[in-house]
Amino acid sequence: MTTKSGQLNSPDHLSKQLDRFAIEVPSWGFANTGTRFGKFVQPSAAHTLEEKFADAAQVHQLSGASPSMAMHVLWDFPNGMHDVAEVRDLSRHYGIRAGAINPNLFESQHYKYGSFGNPDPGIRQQALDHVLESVAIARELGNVDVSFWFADGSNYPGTQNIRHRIDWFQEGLSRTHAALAPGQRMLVEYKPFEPAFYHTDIADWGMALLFARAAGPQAFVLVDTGHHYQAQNIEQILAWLQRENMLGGFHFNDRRYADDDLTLGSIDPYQAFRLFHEILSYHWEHPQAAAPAYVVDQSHNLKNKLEAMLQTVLTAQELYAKACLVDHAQLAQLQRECRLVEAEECLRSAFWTDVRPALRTWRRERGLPEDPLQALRDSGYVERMSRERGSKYASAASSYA
Ligand code: PSV
Ligand code: MN
Repeated sequence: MTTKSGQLNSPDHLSKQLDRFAIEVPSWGFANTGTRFGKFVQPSAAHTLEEKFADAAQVHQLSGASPSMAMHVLWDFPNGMHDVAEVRDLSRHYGIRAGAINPNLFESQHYKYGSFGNPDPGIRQQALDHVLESVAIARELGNVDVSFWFADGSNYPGTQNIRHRIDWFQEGLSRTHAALAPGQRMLVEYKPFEPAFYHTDIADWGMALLFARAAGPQAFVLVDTGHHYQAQNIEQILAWLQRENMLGGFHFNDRRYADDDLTLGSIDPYQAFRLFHEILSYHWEHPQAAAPAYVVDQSHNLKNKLEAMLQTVLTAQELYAKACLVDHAQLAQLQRECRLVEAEECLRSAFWTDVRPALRTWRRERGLPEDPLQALRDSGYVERMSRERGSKYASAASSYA
């Protein structure tokens, strides 16, 4: 396709962009997780870290776009640093890189009143110890990102001193930063509510930005689609964070109401497209800028987990491909001249372009199945896992009943 400004959005141009596109999958997306009301277990779900690696490898082999897997320390490294050698072996064996390391600062009973924001200095220290071990694990795995999401907050006005908690958080994050190896990054995620319903200690991008800035130059902000109030302009947040060189990563999912963790693009594909566009447009102007980490953050209770993960990666690829078709030079000119309808149409026409034929070609040329979801069904992998894992974990499954 040739654009009016002469920039070529040729199949070749798109292929090169797709070659560079990668989105990390989360280990927790392959395991039996659910809502706070209960979970519907799937016999094919992964229980061990090896099974999660095996499932991630399936997604990557079929999509060619998800070469790494994010992990949660408590769930995936029950023996902490002692598990690093095994993770390295699994990573090599399954051809999946270890991705971001997520400390778990919400599951222990000690964290009832918070982790880094807990009024009890002993519990803050316990949280810091866990975080420092997470940093060490991430360093051992090749300086991968350490990604922080805190459930900290309070449920009722007057029950916690918000300012003191800011100080405690800042101290914890700064001490974490001091332990980073050169080149290693820490990402600070924010969320306005849930599980806390009155205040959360890192409620929005401004708080995350201030915390990350104060922690040090290797700290960045992580944006999660679901962690915003309804109607918030998320691409504007990306514009700001990129301008400040503070966008470290993005957690993709979709939502209808709050942090619903629905499949990316299932409710509002135009939103995901706009996010990719905002990032690509910044990089068009600043080719040397570091790209943010793209990570899926979803866990499915009803859809088959593996199918949903593959569907997500393919959707991300498709919406990214559409964003690659935006003619940045033409759009910039239309914006400068305030030709509003033409500018909007320039963006929209990329979104409405059917990139599926181009994606099929891209896959064929790389020896990937043209229809990866169908290929997954044809392979019988999910059924095989249901049989094998179903009988292996039969007693665990019945204890959920
Ligand atoms: C909880 O909201 C959450 O989904 C956060 O987005 C984290 O990134 C993720 O869990 C993993 O801890
Ligand atoms: Mn997230």
